[in-house]
Amino acid sequence: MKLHCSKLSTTSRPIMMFCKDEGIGLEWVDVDIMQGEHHQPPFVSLNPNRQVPVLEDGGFKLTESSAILKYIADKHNSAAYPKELKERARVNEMMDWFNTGLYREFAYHLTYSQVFDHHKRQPEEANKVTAEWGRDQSAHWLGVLDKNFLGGGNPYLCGSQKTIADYMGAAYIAVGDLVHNDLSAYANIGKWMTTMRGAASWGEINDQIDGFAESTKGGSWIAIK
Ligand SMILES: N[C@@H](CCC(=O)N[C@@H](CS)C(=O)NCC(=O)O)C(=O)O
Repeated sequence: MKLHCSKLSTTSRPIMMFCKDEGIGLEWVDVDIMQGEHHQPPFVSLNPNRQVPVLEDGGFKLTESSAILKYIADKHNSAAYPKELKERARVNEMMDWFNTGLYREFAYHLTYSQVFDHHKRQPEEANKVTAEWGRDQSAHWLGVLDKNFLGGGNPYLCGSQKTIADYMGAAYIAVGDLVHNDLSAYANIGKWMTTMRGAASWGEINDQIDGFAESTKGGSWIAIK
């Protein structure tokens, strides 16, 4: 299997980490999203959405990080995507929640609008309002994550076992480091992130994003305080 991806991509890293941790063979094909390679041929014919990641498994192509994680987990019979109906439904629920709720506000509105030039709205005031909107909406989603999903004393989102939802969710939270949010009010998220950051694959796969976060230190970011 081949993954067209970028270590700078929040939706690529969960797949890269999951495969690494589970010993699943996955060839990475780097797409330089900072140079706009995803807007050029041949990538655009692979994914007309102009986004990473894209999985290729023989002649089978698959976009959408959530679908890719589920496909790989099923293909390799991974316990990180439980088979039992209700357990699986819970993992699906979490992944949809992250993908459609927190990701939009926390990554796209709050973070990407400030750190990626091609996501910046014009005029500058519009971008400021976008980031502030993302910050304020994120506070709501983070509260739900902290109290409702992680507040029951379980180490992981769906119970005592790490699932593919944890890989997805942790990458989404970590991208907020680019604007240096202070998440100390969310103790359960902090505990869970410490566990997730301790995964064998974390350092290797997050090296570029961590380097990027180093470079944005000291900036005057709109962020959660
Ligand atoms: N719903 C898609 C979203 C993918 C996505 O947001 N990809 C970002 C990187 S994290 C991207 O390719 N962005 C291109 C850009 O910013 O121009 C998925 O989950 O795979």
